Amino acid sequence: MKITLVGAGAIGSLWAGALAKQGHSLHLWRRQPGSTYTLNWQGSHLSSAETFSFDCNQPHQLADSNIIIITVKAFQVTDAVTTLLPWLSAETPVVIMHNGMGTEDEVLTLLPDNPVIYATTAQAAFRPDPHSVRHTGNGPTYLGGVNRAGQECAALAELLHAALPPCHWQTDIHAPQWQKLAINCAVNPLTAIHQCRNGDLSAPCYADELTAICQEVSAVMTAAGYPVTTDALRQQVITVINATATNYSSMQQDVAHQRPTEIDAITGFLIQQANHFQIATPVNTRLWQQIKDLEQHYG
Ligand code: KPL
Repeated sequence: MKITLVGAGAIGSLWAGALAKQGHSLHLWRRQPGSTYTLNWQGSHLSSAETFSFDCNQPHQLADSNIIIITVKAFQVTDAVTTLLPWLSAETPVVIMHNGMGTEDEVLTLLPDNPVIYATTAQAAFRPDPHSVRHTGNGPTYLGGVNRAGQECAALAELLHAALPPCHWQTDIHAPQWQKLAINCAVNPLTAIHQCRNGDLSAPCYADELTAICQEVSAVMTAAGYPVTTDALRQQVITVINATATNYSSMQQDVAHQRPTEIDAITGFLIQQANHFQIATPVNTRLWQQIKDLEQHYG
């Protein structure tokens, strides 16, 4: 398959290398100028280290692609899709994978005819330098169509599964998106504010705050049609904290490097939904404000 990948950050580079290893022809669409990009790709086993050289920013390759995969941050999705429009064929499926929620309506307005598929992944990757990526954690990826044409693209889950298993097709992608958003609401702001690893949140001093976050998230998810108890959410959060104990969250990394965070797509989306359902979320609102304050004081 000819695949264009937009946004070769840690997760994007991980997928680019994994798909190239399957024999697919990868082309990258990057903000940085340049017609090639070299990537040192390190799988989860030492034996799978490889170097790839990808073509970049070639409009005819974009136009020829069988699939577009967009792995930019949530707040970059609209701009990324807009830059593709002059060359994108209306039949090409577009897969959008990011943390958080809330970009769907704008994407569907920009792409009224393309099959649009959203994806959420628990795969973890680390970029020690701008030309290297390491696969640091395995977890499921869920995909599902968000328009009629997208709902007919279940075979994409098999294609991605062959590269980085496991991948599952979902009839309602919002269910796993909410699930991931709940975990991100709990882990990301706290690790970014306290500049700690995910595992540090298992200390007793965070217990009450984690419970309060989960209480608010479970109320909003239930109102939105995805019922879940506070206890079940808390248990899932603890499982992720333990499974990723030595990792730094993406928001911790963003704040550490003074980059814009995905707080608006994560906690911001939760607060927006809470307002819609008239549910109070004081704890999440305070965390949202704390991250906004941190971002405003970047040097
Ligand atoms: O998705 C993550 C992130 O860092 O954004 C978690 C699940 C918290 C793992 O670090």
